[in-house]
Amino acid sequence: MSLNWSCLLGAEKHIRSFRNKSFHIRTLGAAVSILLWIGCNRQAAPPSALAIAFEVTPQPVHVGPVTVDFTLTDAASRSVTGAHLTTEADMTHAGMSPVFATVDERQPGRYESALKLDMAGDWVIQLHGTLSTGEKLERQFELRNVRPN
Ligand SMILES: [Cu+2]
Repeated sequence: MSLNWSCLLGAEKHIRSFRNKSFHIRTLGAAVSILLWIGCNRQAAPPSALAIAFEVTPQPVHVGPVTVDFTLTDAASRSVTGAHLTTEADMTHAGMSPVFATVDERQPGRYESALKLDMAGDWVIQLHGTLSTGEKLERQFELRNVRPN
C-alpha cells in the first residue's frame, strides 16, 4: 500500500508508549494510533493523480501486430511499479469481438502489451487492472485511423 511509513512508525510508537498503562489508556492509545493511520492514508495521492503515457509502435499504425506501451507515473512523477494489467482492444463500430492481451512490465513503470489489430479503422485500447496498492485501474485510449495493409 502507498502508506506514509513515517506515519505508521509514529502510530507504532504510540502503541508502545501505552503498553504498560491501564487497559483504558491502552485502548485510547490504540484509537489514537488508528486515527493517525487513517489521517496518514488520506494524504496518499488519489488514483486520478496517476498519469499514463500511451504509445503505439510502429507508426503509422497498420493492421497487424502492434506494441502498445504504457508509462505509469504518480503525482510526483515517480514510476508506478508492480501493477497487474491487461489490455482489451475494441473497434468503435459494433459487431466485432474484442481482442485481449497480456501486459508485461519491461522497465520499472513501463508496461508493454502486444496486440493484433485485424481491421483498419478506429480502435479503443482499454487498460484494466490493479495497482500494487490494490487500487483498481481502468483507462481507455483512442487509436484512430489504423491503416489497411
Ligand atoms: Cu472492425
